[in-house]
Amino acid sequence: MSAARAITLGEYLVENQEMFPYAKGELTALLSAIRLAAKVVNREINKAGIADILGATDDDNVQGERQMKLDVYANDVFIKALRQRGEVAGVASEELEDFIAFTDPIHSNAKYIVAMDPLDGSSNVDVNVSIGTIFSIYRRVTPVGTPVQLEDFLQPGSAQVAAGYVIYGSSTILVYTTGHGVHGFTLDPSLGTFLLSHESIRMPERGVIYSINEGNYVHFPDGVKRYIKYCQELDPATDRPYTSRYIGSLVSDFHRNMLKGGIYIYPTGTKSPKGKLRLLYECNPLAFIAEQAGGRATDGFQRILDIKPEELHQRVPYFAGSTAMVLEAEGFLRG
Ligand code: AHM
Ligand code: MG
Repeated sequence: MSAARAITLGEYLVENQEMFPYAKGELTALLSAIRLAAKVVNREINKAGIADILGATDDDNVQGERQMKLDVYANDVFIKALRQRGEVAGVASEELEDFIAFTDPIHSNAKYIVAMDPLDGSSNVDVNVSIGTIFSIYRRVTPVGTPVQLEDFLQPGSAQVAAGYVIYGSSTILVYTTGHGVHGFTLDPSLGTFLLSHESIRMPERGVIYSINEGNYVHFPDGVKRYIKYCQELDPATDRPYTSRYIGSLVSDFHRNMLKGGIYIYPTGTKSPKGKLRLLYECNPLAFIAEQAGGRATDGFQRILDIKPEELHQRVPYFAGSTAMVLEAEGFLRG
């Protein structure tokens, strides 16, 4: 952060409106909704240890995984905040089987849709480990003034106009891109304000961290197994063995690797044959951010942002992080 001047997220957005490719003010309004919802969710997460909000609900979410109460809460908070904005025509969420179309009169001119994971890694809440919100913003492709359709959400990641995440960690940080670099804002809890703390983040070309759930080793494709062995080999010339770091909370693992240099991998071959992570609201937004920070994100063979989604909750294998390391891993996959 500039020692001379504390800049709030709101000020930064207004000062940098030209970073948004479309009408001035729209991005500000959209990100304002996300910023507000993030503060509300942050407040509840901070109270999670003392409030009677822990534990699983009776429902399973659409992926058949146990849904924690805070997932439901965060989903409600973000959807309400976005619904209140005239810019948003519809939302898709990890927590909802289908997308929601906003059709109140204030949405009659809405041009944007949001795909989001309101609370990722939520199984970490009850052990006080960082969790996050991930979001992705697109221009709708169907006519303004009509209810949004599935095709509005099934756009390739390269069509994103903005994307970002919030980490509820040792501090709370909101990171976003509009295609003009990656910027991070840390919440000052005493002021309730996000202040610019990380301007124009650049991911190191290479680092020494690899992040993968090695407990699934036996299920991994041979190329991934070979890459893991490569990471563990002794070679001082390339700083190996690398360091293994895996929180099991995607945004936190991604954020650390973006700042320090590293690779995050969630491959095929686990219990989920296509990998675990979802293209629309986990992989695409982080891929946009990775590329904007100078990094790389692929499914091992293809650029994530070029994949044309076929369904809302599609899963893809994920290799993201420092460019040289992702290229290295891809080399092992190709054999
Ligand atoms: P979730 O969307 O159900 O929270 O699952 C996504 C999370 C990611 O945050 C994390 O990277 C991954 O699942 C960890 O999975 P695993 O426990 O299989 O390693
Ligand atoms: Mg998730």
